[in-house]
Amino acid sequence: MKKTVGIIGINGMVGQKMKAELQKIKLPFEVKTFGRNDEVPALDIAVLCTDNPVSRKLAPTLKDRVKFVVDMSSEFRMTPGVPLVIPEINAHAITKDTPLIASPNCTTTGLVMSLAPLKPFYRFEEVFFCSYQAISGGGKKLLDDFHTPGSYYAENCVPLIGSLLENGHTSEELKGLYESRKILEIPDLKVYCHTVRVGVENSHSLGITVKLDKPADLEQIKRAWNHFPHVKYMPSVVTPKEASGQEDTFICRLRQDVEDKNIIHYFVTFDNLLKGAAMNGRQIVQLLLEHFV
Ligand code: 2RA
Repeated sequence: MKKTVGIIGINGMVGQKMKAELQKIKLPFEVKTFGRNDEVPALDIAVLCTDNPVSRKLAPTLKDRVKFVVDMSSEFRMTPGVPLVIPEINAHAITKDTPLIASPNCTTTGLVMSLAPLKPFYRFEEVFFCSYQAISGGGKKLLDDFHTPGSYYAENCVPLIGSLLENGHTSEELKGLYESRKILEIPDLKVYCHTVRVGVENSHSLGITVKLDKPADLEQIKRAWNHFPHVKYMPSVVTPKEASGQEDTFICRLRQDVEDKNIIHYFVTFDNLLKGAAMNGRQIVQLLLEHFV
């Protein structure tokens, strides 16, 4: 019998992108699509392209008739026992006993795609980043607002993404900290950040500073990035314009700190709707189809 993959939440931006992404998988399986309120039949894999409240309600109800649920929301990312997966980094976290798998936050994805290739060579003492996050990350409503003349977001930077918490951080900033620790399997990783929405339609960027445990070897770092799947070090400047529609996480402007040889600075840009969302989901589905269903 043909394997079945269902997309739940087909009407949202991630649902639509997911449909296009799943068509890239060259394996025999059938894609079925559902609105967020539709009855879901038995499936091999369900991909929840839904917001947190819908994922929270839906995921437990699918247990009896769906072998694996891939959740694109942030609802289960920090739940113990639920792997938070970027296949290039921690595919090993998926087993036959992990029926629920979470796909990470887009900004976190850009950060850890740049850190993971360096992990075999260095210990990270401290990581600082400032994000320049595209409008498309805020969903269709924000994108429509952005396209309306006089939008607050046009030619602007808004240092508030997600919800503002009592401690003064935003939910987006804490995702950068806690999700990075889980994906990289470094429970005490120190990540300090600001997350900022900028008037750019698509592709998130990050300015990153990392303090390593020893002097940086810039050539070794560039080689490590270029050997890692879907990471590319660019000798010239690369911007969100060039990253849009691409699968790679692009890195440029690597340099050593002028005073501390253990510190590096660099810039990252990547398509937040692809590697930051639908492409990562598609890679998880492909892994499940190849090895587990
Ligand atoms: C944003 N990281 O860019 C979020 C998307 N979920 O708003």
